[in-house]
Amino acid sequence: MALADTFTRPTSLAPRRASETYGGMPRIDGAGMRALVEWVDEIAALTTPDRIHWVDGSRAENDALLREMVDEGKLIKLNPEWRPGSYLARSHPSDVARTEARTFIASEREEDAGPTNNWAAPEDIRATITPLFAGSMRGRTMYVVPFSMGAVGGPLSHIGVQITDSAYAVTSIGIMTRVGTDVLREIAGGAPWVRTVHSVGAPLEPGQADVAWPCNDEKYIVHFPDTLEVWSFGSGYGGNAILAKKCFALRIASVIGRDEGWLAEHMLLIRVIDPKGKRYHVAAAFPSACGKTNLAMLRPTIPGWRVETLGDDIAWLRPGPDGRMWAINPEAGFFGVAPGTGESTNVAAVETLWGNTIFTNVALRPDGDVWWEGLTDTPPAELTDWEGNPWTPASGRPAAHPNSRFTVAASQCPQIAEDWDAAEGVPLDAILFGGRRATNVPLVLEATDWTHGVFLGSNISSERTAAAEGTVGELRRDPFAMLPFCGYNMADYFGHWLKVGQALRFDRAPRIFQVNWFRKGADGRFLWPGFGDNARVIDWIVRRLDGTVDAVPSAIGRLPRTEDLNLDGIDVPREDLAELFAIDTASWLREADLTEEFYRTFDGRVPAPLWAELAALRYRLQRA
Ligand code: GTP
Ligand code: SPV
Ligand code: MN
Repeated sequence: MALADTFTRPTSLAPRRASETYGGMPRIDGAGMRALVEWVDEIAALTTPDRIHWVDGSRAENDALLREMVDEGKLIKLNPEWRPGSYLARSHPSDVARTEARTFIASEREEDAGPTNNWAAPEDIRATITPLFAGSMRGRTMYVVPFSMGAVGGPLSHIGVQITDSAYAVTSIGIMTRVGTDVLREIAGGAPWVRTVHSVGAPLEPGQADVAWPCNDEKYIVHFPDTLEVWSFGSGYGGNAILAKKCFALRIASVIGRDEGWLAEHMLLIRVIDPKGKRYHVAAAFPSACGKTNLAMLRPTIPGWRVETLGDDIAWLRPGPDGRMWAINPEAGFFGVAPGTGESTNVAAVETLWGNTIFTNVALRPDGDVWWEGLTDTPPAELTDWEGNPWTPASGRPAAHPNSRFTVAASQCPQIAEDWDAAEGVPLDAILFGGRRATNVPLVLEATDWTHGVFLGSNISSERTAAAEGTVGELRRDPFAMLPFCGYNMADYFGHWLKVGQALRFDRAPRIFQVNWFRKGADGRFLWPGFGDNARVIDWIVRRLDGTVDAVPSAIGRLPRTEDLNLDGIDVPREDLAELFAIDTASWLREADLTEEFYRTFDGRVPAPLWAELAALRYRLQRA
């Protein structure tokens, strides 16, 4: 079936009313549905697409979209012998990552966005972007994509609709969320939904040929938290284009969570099963490209332990009536970093990618399969790099872009939990905070209580990665790994964490830990083997939860006794182990100064209990 058969082509170029002019619109009645159609009409009148396509999420529709993109040169079909149902997209070299400098929170009041966000007055930014969207879909199809984050109708779920002129975005959203007509039934029945509008900003004049990756030099990713809207212009890449992900499930959802008493977090979610079969649920917040997908798919190197994957990037956390913290992964797929994903590091991810995967900006092998740095130890002798140029190992540049990614259904992960999409979620036992720190931060430490844990989360800092524009390697503060994703004032968000903690029963609240897989020796090498061996840290954490192992108090938190870490079968030199847990008082006092400096940027909004934690930290350090 050709895509053209799935909707009615218009007779005129400028559609008047979506509801009148086009087929493909499901006949579902209800006040909510009428409001949706009105909105679609409004956006169509503004963006003047040639066609409107209501996405039903079916297999046939998806196949047709993929085939059309191959025909248009927007996707390369990979060799089905190696990678069935899989495609390679090459983005424009200027559109390869989230653009934080172009991302705005347009709350009514500037102080509600806070100093860590780019704020714009809603009327001002509307006045700026509306002319950009005017006619921006000319010559293109406008897709209407209803989606649910979390199981449709679930108690922790939320729904939205994305309008987009990118078929690549549609197929990606189809993998990353639950798309379909059942969402429209929820909307028709009056369920609240988030409005998201996306245009690559590349209208086509009649007869003008399209390019492989349409985008615009001018980019705007704008969130209106007060009206639950997202408007994204100019980019086709990742979180800039899959608006359900960072824009909705983190920035907008964090605001909904603030108002409703729950948390939208940049966290992976796993079930750890110990050798006795006891199950624990762990969520972990690490900044972008700092190991969430890897930990989410952990294959423990210690015998008897198992990890089941529940989510790899976003978790929604809500205190339950039982006083425990319940968590879901609102997504349905993985949009994971390709480089560094290989047989020796994340075999579960490699297995997940056996087929039905959209790769973006990885290298192409002569046999029609894909490759990226770290997939195998030895690179193939020749490749086509992510920009389409010939490449050999002597080329002296990476073949895949450092932020190249795969988009694949969660259900394909060989160790996905059977109940990963259960509507009610799982009860959390532990929360981990981490980052990429070459110095100072130990392999693992435990918070003394919830407030201390929130203090640790508020102080996460990490060396920059390629997941966003900026200088790779530079240290930046990334509280709760949410710096680019918190939709409101970060100091209020700290306060919200403290408040949510009070809704938990003190003996049932998840315990909080800080981890760092990335500490380096003076010679620049990682001190900890990482990856599957991170299970050894999880093992200690689980024994702390069970109360079967003691921890040693230190100025910065509770540390393991090194003899309590299970190091059977690996060779971590004694000096490295000491270095992994070394606390340098002078550097920690400097970190405390940086914390003070950071807290001061919030004009008195940082909650007093966190200031008290800082004072206590300094006191303990000075006494040490
Ligand atoms: P986003 O999708 O951007 O949010 O990233 P993520 O947090 O899911 O990061 P991911 O798991 O994809 O890891 C990114 C990079 O970190 C890859 O290059 C990995 O190889 C590397 N990495 C992950 N875990 C470890 C570890 O335990 N040790 C070391 N040294 N590197 C790791
Ligand atoms: C991240 O940068 O944290 C990602 C990729 O997970 S994106 O969806 O592009 O934000
Ligand atoms: Mn992420």
